[in-house]
Amino acid sequence: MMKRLTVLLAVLALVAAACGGSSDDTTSDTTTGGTTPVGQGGGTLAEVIARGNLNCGVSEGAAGFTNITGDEFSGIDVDYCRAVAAAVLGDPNAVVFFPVSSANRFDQLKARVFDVLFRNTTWTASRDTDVGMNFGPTTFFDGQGVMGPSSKFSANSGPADVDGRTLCTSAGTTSEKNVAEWASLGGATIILKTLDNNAQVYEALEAGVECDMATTDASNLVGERFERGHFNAGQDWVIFPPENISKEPLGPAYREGDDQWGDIIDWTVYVTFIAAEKGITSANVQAAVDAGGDPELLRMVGVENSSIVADLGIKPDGFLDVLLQIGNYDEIFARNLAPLGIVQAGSLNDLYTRGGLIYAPPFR
Ligand SMILES: N[C@@H](CCC(=O)N[C@@H](CS)C(=O)NCC(=O)O)C(=O)O
Repeated sequence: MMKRLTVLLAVLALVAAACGGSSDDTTSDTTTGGTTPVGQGGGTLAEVIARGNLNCGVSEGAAGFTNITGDEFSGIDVDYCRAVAAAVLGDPNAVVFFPVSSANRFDQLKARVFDVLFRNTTWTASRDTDVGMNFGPTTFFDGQGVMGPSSKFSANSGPADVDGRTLCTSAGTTSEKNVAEWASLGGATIILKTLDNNAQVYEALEAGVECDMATTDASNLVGERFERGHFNAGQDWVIFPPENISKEPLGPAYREGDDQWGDIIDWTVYVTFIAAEKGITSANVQAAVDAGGDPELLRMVGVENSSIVADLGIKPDGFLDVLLQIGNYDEIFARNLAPLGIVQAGSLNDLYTRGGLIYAPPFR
């Protein structure tokens, strides 16, 4: 007979104190001490232009998405922050990054601490509704995985092998919420421990005392396993099959009630997809524009039907700056994710023209 599922919550008191709660679907506006301005959204473009820089919410550290070394930021999420700054201000460096925890990200966005959130954030129904976010195009189709050391698990481990084990993840994530459904498949009793951030989770997994396993977006498991040397170093961390136990479409979130700003975020992302479809890169875009052959490219860079770009409210050549300075989706993927062993070809993150899900509406 199936054993009844028990998931024990061992949420550290410290986490609750530091994060103001561990739920990702809180509707509270007061975590950061302020209240949400009336109407929430509205006027973000004008604020960014007047300020002269974009304030962008990012992770406190997620391999390949937000890497932070001293004052240097890189990663796919960081590149998309820079792309928005290039589109609006013509300068990909006109960004102030705001690293934010999983638990605080939506409250801080609503409190206008930053203008947009690019933080390995999953688009879900409750975040779209009660939490008051709007979501832009998915920039990485992910799924949740579970990983543990090969000293305790095998590459075939699954829910049936985790009885009595401690599983760690970050507070305020979809990862935390999906776990119970996964464990129930094997009727296992697991102890779920939520920590403040990624670094704490993986350090605890390395120490092997507090955490037997870690769970979160598979891209993060793969990236951190690579960066921490647990892949090729003979002390492997294994990701259990099936590698994806949930759908985690990751992309930008922005405040409800500011359609103009939402359009700018969406079309900045789409322009990087369309350029990839056309093989237009940072290296060849200027020549392609000068050659004048591709009408859709000429519309994107404001040379033809310039009212489209003007109606968005960005600089006429804003998207040319995006492509010159940041590049297309394939370039962004190759720069940030491929070095960690995250494969684009044949995955959901390939262009639709190559069998994946990366697809943009036409620019006309
Ligand atoms: N995509 C999931 C998970 C996002 C998430 O916050 N993941 C953790 C990994 S355990 C993370 O990136 N933490 C980064 C940090 O510590 O700043 C969500 O939106 O809830």
